[in-house]
Amino acid sequence: MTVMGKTITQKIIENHLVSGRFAPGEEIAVRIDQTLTQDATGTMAYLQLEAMKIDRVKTELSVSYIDHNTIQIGFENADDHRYLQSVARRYGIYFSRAGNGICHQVHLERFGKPGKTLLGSDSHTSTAGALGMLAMGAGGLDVALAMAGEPFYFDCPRVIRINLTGGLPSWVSAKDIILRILEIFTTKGNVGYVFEYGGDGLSTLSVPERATIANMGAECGVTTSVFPSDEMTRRFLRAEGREKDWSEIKPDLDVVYERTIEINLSELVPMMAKPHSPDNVSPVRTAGEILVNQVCIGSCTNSSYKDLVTIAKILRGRHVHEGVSLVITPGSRQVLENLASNGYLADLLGAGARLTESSCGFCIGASHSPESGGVSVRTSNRNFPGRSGTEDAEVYLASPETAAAAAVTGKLIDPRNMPLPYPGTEMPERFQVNDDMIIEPEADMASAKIIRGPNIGQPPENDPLPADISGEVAIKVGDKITTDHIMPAGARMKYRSNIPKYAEFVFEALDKKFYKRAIKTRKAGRHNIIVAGLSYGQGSSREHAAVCPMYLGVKAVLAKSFERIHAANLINFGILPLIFKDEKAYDGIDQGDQLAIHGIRKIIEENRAIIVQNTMKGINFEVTCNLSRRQRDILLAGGALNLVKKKADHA
Ligand code: MIC
Ligand code: SF4
Repeated sequence: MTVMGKTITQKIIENHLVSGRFAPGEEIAVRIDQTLTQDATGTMAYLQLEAMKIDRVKTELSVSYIDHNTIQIGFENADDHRYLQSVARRYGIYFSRAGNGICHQVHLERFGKPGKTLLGSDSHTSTAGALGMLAMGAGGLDVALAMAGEPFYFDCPRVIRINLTGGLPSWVSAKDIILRILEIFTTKGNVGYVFEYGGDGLSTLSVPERATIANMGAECGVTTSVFPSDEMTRRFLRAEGREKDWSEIKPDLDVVYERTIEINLSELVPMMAKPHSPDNVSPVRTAGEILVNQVCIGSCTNSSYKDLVTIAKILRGRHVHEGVSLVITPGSRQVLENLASNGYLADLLGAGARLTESSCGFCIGASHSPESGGVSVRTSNRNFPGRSGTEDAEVYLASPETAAAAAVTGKLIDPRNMPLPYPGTEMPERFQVNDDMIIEPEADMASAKIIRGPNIGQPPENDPLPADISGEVAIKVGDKITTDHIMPAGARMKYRSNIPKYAEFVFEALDKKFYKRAIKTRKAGRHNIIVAGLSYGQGSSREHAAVCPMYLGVKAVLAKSFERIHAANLINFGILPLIFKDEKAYDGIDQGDQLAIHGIRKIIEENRAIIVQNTMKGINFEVTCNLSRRQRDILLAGGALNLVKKKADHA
C-alpha cells in the first residue's frame, strides 16, 4: 500500500486529534492549544465559561483582548472591560488591555506559535495561519468549551493548495493577492475547505503579508488558511524576540491536494472589492472617475508596521486631498511605538492623517462612519452594506498603496500612476517590543473577585427541543445574508452583554419591524422560523446572530446553504439549521406562512427525514440536516450550554 504524503493541515490536525480520523467531511475533534477572545464576543464566552464551573483554563495559553468597543460612549463597554479583566484574573487568562491593539495583530506578534491550534471567538482568527498555526474562528461558546479543556468539533476539511509563484510587481501587495483569490473563489461555496499556501512566491512574502492573506480567507468562508513555517516565519519571530517559539512546518513532497490553484504574483495588478461584497472584485484601473470622501487604513487585515511604513513613505512631503478624510489605525501599540521611534509617525501626521487608537473602530462602524452617500476606500476586509455605520455609503476595499493614492489624489486611482518610485519596505531585524499593556495570569487566582456592572446580563436560557415545531415565517431573506444583516454591530454593539436589549435589533438592517413581529409570535406561544437563500450567516463569528433569534423564539432556519461558523452557532443555541432538499421549495414560501414540523423531537432522536408542512398553502417539502450524534444531543437539550450545565451539576 502506498502511503501518501501529508499536507500541513493534516499534520497539525493529526497531532491534535481527539476523536475521528483525517477523512474530509467527517466530524472530528481536535485539542485546542491556544484561545483568544475579544470584548464584543468575550463577555458571552466568559459568562458561559463561568457556568462550566472549572478552576482555571485548561489550555496552554488563553488571551482576552479588548479591541472592538473602545470608544466607550456610556458605561456599558467600560463595564464589559472591567468584567473581562476580572474574569481573566480569576481563570488564569492573559489580558490585553484596551489600546494594546487588535487581537489578530497582537496575537501574531506576541503569542502565536507554528504547529499549534488556536480557536478564537472572531472569524478572522485565521490570521494566525500566517505563522503555520491551525487557527480557526468559532462562536464564543465553542471557545469557552475549549478553555474548559473540551476539544473543538468541526468537519474534517478538504485542502486546496494555492501555489504562489514569481514575485509581486511594484505597487502591488498582499491585499491584491487575496482580492484576486476572492475573485476566483467568491464568498460562497467554500465551506469545509482549507487554503494551504505554497510555492516559490512565498520566499518574498513576510509574515504580516501572509497574515493579510490568511485573514481574508475568512471572506471566502473557508475553515482556515495555512502557510508553512519557514525562514520567513523564523525571521518574524526573531524580530519579535521569540525565535525559540519557531519550528519548521511544511507539507510532504509527495502530497496530493484536493485541488491546486496557481497564481503568478508577477502578473497581478492593484485590485479593489467594490460595494457591497468582498468578492465584487475588479482591477483598480477599471474604476473610472470615482471621487473619494474618506480613506481608512488599518483593521486586522492591513495595519502592520510594514503596511504603515509604506503609507508613510508615500505620504512623506505630500498632503491629504482637501476632499478626503484620512483615518489611520495602527494594528497594535507595538506598530505605533515602532512608527513613532523610527520617525514615520511624523510623516503620517504631517500629511494630515487622523490617527486613531489601535482598535477595530472604523472597520465595524464603531467610529468614523462616512458621510451620507460617501465613498470610502478602506484596507479592511468587509464592505457589507451598512457595516461602516452609514447605510448608503459606498465602501471599496483595496491595498494600503491604493488607499494612500486615493488619500493624496482624492480619486480611486491605480497607485502605479503615482508620480514617485515604489517605496517598498523591508521588515526590520528587530521590533521594539513592550508588553506592559498585557496583564499576565497570577498565581492566586481562586480568590479573585469577578466584577459585574449593570450591563452584564446572563446568557438566556432555552427550553429543550419541543415535540413539534409550529410557527410562522418571521422573515424571508435572499442569498449571502451576513451576520451584519442578522445582528448589527457598530453603534448597537454596546449591548453585546445584554441579550434582551440587543435582540431588539435583530435584522434591523433588512426589516425594522422584525423584532415586534417576532416577539409577538413568541409571546403568543408560537415559534418563529427564518427562511433564507444561499450561504446564510456569512461573515462574523458572533454567536449573538443565533442567541438573539433564540431569545425571540426562533426554532429553525430553512436555507439553501449555511456558512460554517453560523451553522455551528445555531446548533449550539438549539436552533435547527435545515437545508432545502430541493431549492425550489424556497420559492413557494412567503413571509407570514405558517409552517409545522410534526414530531421534530422524535425525528432528531431517530435521525429520520424531516418533512415541513406549509399549512397555509397546503404544501409539504423535505429539508435535510446532516447532524452528528453530538449535534443531535445538543439540539435535543435546547443548546450546548444546557448539556454542559447538566454535566457540571453531575460532576
Ligand atoms: C467582524 O469583523 O465582523 C467582527 C466584529 O470582528 C466579528 C466578531 C463580532 O461580531 O464580535 C467577527 O469577525 O467574528
Ligand atoms: Fe476588528 Fe474589523 Fe478585524 Fe473584525 S475585521 S476583528 S472588526 S478589525
